[in-house]
Amino acid sequence: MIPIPEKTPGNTEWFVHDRFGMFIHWGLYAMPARHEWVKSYERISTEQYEKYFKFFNPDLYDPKVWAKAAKNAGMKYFVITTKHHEGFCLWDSEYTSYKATNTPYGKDLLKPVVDAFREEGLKVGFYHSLLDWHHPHYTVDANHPMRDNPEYIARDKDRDLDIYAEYLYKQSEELMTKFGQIDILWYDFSVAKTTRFEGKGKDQWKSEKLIEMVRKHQPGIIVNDRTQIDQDIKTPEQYQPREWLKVNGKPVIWEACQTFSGAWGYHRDEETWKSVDMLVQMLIDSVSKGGNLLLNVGPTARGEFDDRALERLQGVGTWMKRHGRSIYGCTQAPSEFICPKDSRYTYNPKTNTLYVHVFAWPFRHLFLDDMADKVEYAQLLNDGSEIIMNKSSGGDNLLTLNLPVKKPGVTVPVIELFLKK
Ligand code: FHN
Repeated sequence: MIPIPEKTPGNTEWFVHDRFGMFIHWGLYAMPARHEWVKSYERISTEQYEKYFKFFNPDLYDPKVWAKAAKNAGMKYFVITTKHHEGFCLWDSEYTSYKATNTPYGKDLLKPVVDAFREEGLKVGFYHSLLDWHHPHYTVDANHPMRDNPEYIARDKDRDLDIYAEYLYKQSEELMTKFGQIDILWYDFSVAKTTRFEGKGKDQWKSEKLIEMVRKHQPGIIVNDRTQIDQDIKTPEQYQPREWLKVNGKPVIWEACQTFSGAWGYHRDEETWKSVDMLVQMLIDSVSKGGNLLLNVGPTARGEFDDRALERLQGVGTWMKRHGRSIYGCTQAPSEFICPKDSRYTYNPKTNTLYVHVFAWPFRHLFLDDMADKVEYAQLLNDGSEIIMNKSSGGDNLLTLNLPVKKPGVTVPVIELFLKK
């Protein structure tokens, strides 16, 4: 039995088939290059942060290069920050001067990247921050850069959050109407109440009104869960769920979002970069539990994916070139299939094919409990070479796969099992 999430308003069929997307966090924070939250972490005032706006000039920006890197990595959709918490907008918004067209770069950054990724056949997603540490009517909360500044806090009485909510609505409508079909809208995030500050959630964002407008303009769009009104997908972040994600005991469509390193925005000196092995295993792990993986790149202030990111995208892509069949169109295997240890199953219900992803290559044999009567043929996915099977005569339906002693020269070897009809 495979969990079946309830139907949601958006068109999610392509999403649960494609499984693997690129997150892109890009903004002025690429210049300080020490986390996209630098303005908050270092309590930087808008006046002090202005130098990044004044000198922002990503002269090496070529979204066609980005799109090819994503496609070659095996990614089928992308989600880019149109505006992050700093409030800086990548597109030529009618409602603010705090945008790319007013920097030394002088041009819209969003339409070129949408065109480039669409050209490569990837679906288009917009991340849009609900928080805005630049907008004059955005009140202080637990994350705000000025949360320890009594004079700034005192002026909150002159700030009208409804004016900010109207700005949020108008900019959201720009994004839904000026860039063609948008497949995903990734709002981020609702702020918890603390002892010092009020929270910000669906009432402050006017989330129902937002979602109604979004779906009016983009009927099939996938909307995430971070406006405080659950929509199409749940979005576990920076961890791998232990099992298929549930809400109120019911399975839901979910997507884990993960970074290469310890920051979403470009962080020059941060060193906790995950290996290709780990990244491939995270993708497999997500699909083995019926989920997607949205893997993030933080481009530099010159407009490039840095070498560390390119190296990992290429490594994942090399694996995906030969093993995409065990990811695309796959999901969690039927619960009655017992997965061997140090492995993950994925299953394609349409082709009735089971994939064993071997995280730790055993010596000579892999034992599949209660599978002898289910498998017609077995092969290594990377080169299509047969894997000889022995079926137990002891009546316990054990299936033994005879493996080459030497691990195949791929990040994660996969054995493709063609199940009997
Ligand atoms: O604060 C943001 C963070 O910078 C990043 O954008 C992530 C991506 O999911 N979302 C928020 C933290 O949950």
